[in-house]
Amino acid sequence: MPEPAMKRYYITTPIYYVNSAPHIGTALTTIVADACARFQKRRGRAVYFLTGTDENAPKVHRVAQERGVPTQQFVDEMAEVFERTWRALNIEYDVFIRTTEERHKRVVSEVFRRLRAQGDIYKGSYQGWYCVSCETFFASSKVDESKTCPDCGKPLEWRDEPCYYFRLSAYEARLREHIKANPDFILPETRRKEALGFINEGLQDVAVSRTGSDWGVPVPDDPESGVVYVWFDALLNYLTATGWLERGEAYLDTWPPDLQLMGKDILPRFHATIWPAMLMALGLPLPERLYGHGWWIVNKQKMSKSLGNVYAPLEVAQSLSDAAGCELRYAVDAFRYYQLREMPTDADAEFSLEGFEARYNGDLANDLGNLLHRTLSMMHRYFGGRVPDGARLDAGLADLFAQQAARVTEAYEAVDFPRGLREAWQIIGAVNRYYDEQAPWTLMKQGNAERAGQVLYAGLIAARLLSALVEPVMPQVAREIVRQLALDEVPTWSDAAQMNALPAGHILQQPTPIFPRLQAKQPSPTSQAPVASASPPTSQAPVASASSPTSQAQQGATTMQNTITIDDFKRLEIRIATVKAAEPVPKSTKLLKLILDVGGEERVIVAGIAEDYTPEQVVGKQIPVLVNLQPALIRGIVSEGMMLAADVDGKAVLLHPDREVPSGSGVR
Ligand code: ME8
Repeated sequence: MPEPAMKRYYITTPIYYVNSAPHIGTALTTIVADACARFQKRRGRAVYFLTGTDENAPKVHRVAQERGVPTQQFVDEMAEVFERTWRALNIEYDVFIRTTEERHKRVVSEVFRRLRAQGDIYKGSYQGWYCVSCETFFASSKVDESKTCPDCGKPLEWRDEPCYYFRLSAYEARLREHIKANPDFILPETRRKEALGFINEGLQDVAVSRTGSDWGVPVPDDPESGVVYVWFDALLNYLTATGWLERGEAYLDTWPPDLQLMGKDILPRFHATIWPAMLMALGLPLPERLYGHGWWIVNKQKMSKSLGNVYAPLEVAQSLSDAAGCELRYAVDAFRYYQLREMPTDADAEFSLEGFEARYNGDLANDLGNLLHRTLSMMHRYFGGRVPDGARLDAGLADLFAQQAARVTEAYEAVDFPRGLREAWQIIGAVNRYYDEQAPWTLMKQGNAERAGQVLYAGLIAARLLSALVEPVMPQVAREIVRQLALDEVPTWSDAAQMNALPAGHILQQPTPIFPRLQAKQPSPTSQAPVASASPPTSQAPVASASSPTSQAQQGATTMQNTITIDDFKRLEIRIATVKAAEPVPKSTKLLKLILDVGGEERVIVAGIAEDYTPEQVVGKQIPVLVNLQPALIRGIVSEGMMLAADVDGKAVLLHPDREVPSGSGVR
């Protein structure tokens, strides 16, 4: 007997209408699916991840006609736009299905025939209201005076035509029972209640053929009746992609879906009712779980072209990359992070560039990026970048890391990425607190290198563990973390929990900032505060904030006077740094490269003081430094801040505290 094939973890997104390009809403479903797929892969499961395009819809045909393009050509071009977008967002799908493919049309025809033969599809006639945008008929009882769609508000059309019906009403009781008996069938709980509420209103048979246009799958053996209703057609994509009809019993290596993801709008009416009822009629097992997320809204409103508040995912990522000077692949990951960290679950959530920027600066630059950077910097400074002998993780931290990893696992499994990421970030908080308490920089000064190495080892292990925990969300960043840790690959889920994985003698790479800090929006030139005099000659380019939707103008604070508010000032993070080393920048007469201690964190800055000071004159000095300035590349050196000095007739004069203060002390 041949061994039964291993069941693949089958995960799907909806297939997207191709009448418009992807936006942050369609990207949300796809990114959530990708993160779930990557998470299952990391855990060692064989995954089959399906996405694709819904091309047979009358509204798709209509847009092609409006543009004067043959519909097949239009859908070919749009499918390409979707595939390109998903690839650029690092979506690692296994199959991209298109409903215009012949194999899919065969499945639709076959299912229609079978259900008609067994009486689950019957011929009748339809009189009622139809929404072309939602591709849905509405009973007169659901339509008010305005004759607009109860779902999307667009005008309805009156239809009076013969048509085929799917006997949905016959499955009402079984559907209700299934949902009640399987609490995980519909998630989250809000959606389960919505679905039950929808079913309890009573399910009516659904019209599954349409006349009026010949774009779509013709009703089999009765072309006079038009084409198959696009939802009946589209839902079957999930079955087509497994090879049902083509692969005999082998399609069961994939079927049924383990997780089907979608937005809340298409859950109760379609995925929680018509879809499982079609499968019951076919005698096929139902999906294990359906997950319906909430919606992104923008300025408290639904996104719409007419409001000009539709964000394109790649433009959002590109504008962050431009504004922060962050590599595009990491900006894409930052976008994925924001989508998942703020993901609307039960309720809708506001998508905003400010929110995105805040998460970027806070969670990514200040927390994750800084943990890696400061840990590696200190490892290089104190131990030549080599893991010292005998370094082991403290037992308390090992327990905490393991506990947090388990919590992340549980949350990701439940498709609760906001919670999963919060739990992962607890690890960063714990290491930062540990550094503050143990102060490895002080331990070094006291000559206790052994203990300092032990403390910093926690940061290395945390970074390694985090590379695995963030990989489903930020795959490129995960790879960069392990590159800097000089490891071959991101550890698997189970291996990541190994707490003493970096052996003594392991040589680490030099740190490189992954997420340069994004500056707050720049005021207009007239209102810029004169902040410092000793800025390097290659002054930093003005920093734009990530751009608004294409149709909206940039907003910038504009005041007429050369004054700033106390809040403006508070955005400047000025600290006292101790100069640890200094050297001239090659081929420059004006620049010195300074290596600073900013409270346990090593920073490199380039300062335009070489004509006024020699390196020897500045080493050991304490100076104020603006530390939250966007890093800039100056003569091939990443300068991460700017020293402040007095400007006397164009010459820099260093400023010092009145007495020695701890490195990193704030300036107010
Ligand atoms: O519904 N926020 O396709 P679609 C979050 N072809 N999610 C959003 C959103 C927003 N603002 N706007 C849309 C279809 N979505 C059908 C599916 S499946 C057999 C057929 C989500 O292109 C929406 O909830 O209109 C849905 O999950 C997905 O984008 C596809 O929308």
